[in-house]
Amino acid sequence: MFQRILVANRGEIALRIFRACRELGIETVAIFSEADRGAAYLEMADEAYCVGPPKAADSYLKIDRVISAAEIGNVQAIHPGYGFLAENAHFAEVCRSCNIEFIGPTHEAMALVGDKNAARSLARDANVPTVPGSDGLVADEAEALTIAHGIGFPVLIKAAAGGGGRGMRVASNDLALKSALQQARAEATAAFGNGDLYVEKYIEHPRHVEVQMLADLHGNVVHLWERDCTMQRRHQKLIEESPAPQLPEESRTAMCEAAVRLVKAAAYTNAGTVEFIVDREGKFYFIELNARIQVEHPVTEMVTGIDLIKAQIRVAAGEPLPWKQEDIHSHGAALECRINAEDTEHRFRPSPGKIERLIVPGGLGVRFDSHVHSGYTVSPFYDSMIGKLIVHQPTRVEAIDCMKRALSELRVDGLKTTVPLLEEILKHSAFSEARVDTTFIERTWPS
Ligand code: MV4
Repeated sequence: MFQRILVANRGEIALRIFRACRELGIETVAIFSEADRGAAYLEMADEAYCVGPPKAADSYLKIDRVISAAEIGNVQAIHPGYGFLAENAHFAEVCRSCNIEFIGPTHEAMALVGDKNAARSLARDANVPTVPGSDGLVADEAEALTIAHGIGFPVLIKAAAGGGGRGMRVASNDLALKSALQQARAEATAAFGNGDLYVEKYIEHPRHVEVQMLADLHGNVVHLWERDCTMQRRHQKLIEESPAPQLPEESRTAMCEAAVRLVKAAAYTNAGTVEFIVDREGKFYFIELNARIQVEHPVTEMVTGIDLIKAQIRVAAGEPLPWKQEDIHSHGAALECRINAEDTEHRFRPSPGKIERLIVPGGLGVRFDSHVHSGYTVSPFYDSMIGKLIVHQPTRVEAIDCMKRALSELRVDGLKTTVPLLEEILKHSAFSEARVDTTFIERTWPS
């Protein structure tokens, strides 16, 4: 096992990883930017090094500085958390070449699944349902039109180098397809330096369900059931839950088994998430494989009782997974609400500033994963998430009631947060009845 790990991240996920390491008896090295200097969560690490000025591009994203901190800190491994360098295959490769274990998949597997078109082909070959569409990249307008006429409009043009909703364009007729193709190509080239595109049938009003995976270095792969992340706005998730409500049991088992086939086919290791969209009939289609621990991982931890961060570290150290698939059970219902410092009444504009007073909820089945405290100043330089409120109860109805109670106890004075909107969603009948799709927020609160 590792004696010392560097955490190449900040905020709540850095603290989450320090906590796991402390329990495993592993020392931790933190990195921080000038904006995070002096933050209390850094005291939970054994050592901390400054890696640059506030802008992420000059600090948390600077590979040479992160590696320097790892060398000076004398660590055996780096945990990337989510965001920043977590899905950067080049960074994973640099770690390996410096003899530092990257706590995540190999750089080869990461590059493979980072190519969304390659991942789609892999899924097809592994008999994992994909959305009808192009058989690989589309070369030109003529080919895209032929495919669209075959599958029918509307179609969705996606960038091979995209993901997470970046670089997508819907088209509903021939004329729109032509301009969407040009725009998507230009956008993808500018954003990713790669203009490769593929085409899928546009599935309207989908639900978003993803399967948590763990794979060790000895060929063992397990799933940890699913999370429903349908409650989102512009690809920013607001509430996640497990199990997925309204998902037929046959769909659930078939989806989880398909996810295992895909992870095996990709020779993917460590923690990962297989993302699907689900239509109204419960038919599911593979979308992408996310090569990182995700923000919403606690939902899965609550229902399975498995610490995913500890599992990631143990797998990276070469330990075999201690469970067979039949040992992994889902108990009760878990919900997570993302607490963001945002003004939801003004287009979710970030609301940084000083937290004048923080009161954290508690009680049976209530978990608050956060690095903030009374007197903490939320920086404008990073993501606006300041914490995650997670509840676990025997049933979904009880989980919703518990979350309402916990949110009512939570006080974050001094800045605007997503709490009032979360409370609105929780009391909405469409949410309690699970009659929502990924467009719910924008349809229900258009402003
Ligand atoms: C889709 C889709 C409909 N049809 N693909 C958006 C994020 C990226 N991971 C894939 N996404 C979608 N792909 C087809 N063929 C709708 C979405 C989508 C979505 C997916 C999951 C969660 C939220 C979403 C919000 C808007 C669109």
